[in-house]
Amino acid sequence: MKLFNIKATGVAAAVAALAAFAVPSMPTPAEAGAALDAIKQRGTLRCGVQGPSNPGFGVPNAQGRWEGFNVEICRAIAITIFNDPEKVQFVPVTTQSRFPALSAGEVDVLSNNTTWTLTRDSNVNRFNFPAVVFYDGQALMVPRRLNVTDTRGLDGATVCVQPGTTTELNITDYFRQNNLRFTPVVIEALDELRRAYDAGRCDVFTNDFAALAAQRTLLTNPRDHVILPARISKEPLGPTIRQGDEEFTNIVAWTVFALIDAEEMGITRANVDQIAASATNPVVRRLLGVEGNMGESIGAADRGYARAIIKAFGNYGEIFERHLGTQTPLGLERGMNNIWTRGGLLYAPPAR
Ligand SMILES: N[C@@H](CCC(=O)N[C@@H](CS)C(=O)NCC(=O)O)C(=O)O
Repeated sequence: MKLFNIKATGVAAAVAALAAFAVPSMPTPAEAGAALDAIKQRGTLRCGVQGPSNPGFGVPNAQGRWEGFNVEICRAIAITIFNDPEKVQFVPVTTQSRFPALSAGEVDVLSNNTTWTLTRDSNVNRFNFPAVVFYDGQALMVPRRLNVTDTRGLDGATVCVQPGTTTELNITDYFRQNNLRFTPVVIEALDELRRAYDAGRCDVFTNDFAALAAQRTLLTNPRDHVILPARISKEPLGPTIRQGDEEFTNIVAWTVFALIDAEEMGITRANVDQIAASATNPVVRRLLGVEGNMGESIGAADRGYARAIIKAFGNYGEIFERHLGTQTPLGLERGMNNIWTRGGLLYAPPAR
């Protein structure tokens, strides 16, 4: 009796293995990690954003409703988790308070121009950077009256900088590397820092280029200031979460990738429904949840999560142009933030 069974079980096991190999098994519902569990139980996503004065990236409007590039990234994540872009609480954090707030769970994700660095992504700080949403680089802004066209003309300058930033570290490296002396003026509050620069208390205001473009719009005379051409660092900016929750990491990553993929496939807020109804291309049908089970595979509330996100905000390019692009006060070109097929760095792994 025993022999047969062994043989029988041997054959059965072989068949089962073959079957598993041949057809991908239905996704087992992913285990929500601690972070995602807490978010689902709470019913809202707590999103750490910059203080109220970061035009284009995140600003409350006259009714107090937050609007901007980083804001829509958080609302898109809420669609993937809850199928509802309104299930977000925006929590202003500074460059100093952002990481303690994230570590302590006061916020679930930072969507505030935080740079992906090794030390932040390490076993020390234990943060994760699921996807880059904006490729930037540090720059220096000076008043035109200084007639400085190149950073080499800044020997002995006073430089306004925010604490707890890559900015503060990079400027020290850069001036040392170029045998230039400088005096840092370190002020935590962004508004106070900008006012100090505007009042001439420092010669230079330094930060990520896009952040400077945003801050310049708030100066008394924006045209009297120029952002020098040099980019003195790499600043890949992205939503930042705590380590330890694979499912939440996937949800954030594939939310961003859906926005990038949609632009690559020419899917927009205006045509997404029509494309979902008529698409024959399996790649498009999978992204929009018309076929396949990509949504379930990442624990999304709805298999059509990507379609819902595009319906609400459009694709990456539409969000960029709406808040940061050449038709906005920031006037940013796509540059590195174009999709790879147009020479940029934005590239989404295949949704399959
Ligand atoms: N990307 C750099 C710089 C970030 C940074 O300086 N952000 C500023 C300017 S956009 C900010 O968020 N300030 C918000 C505030 O302090 O209210 C980093 O991650 O360290």
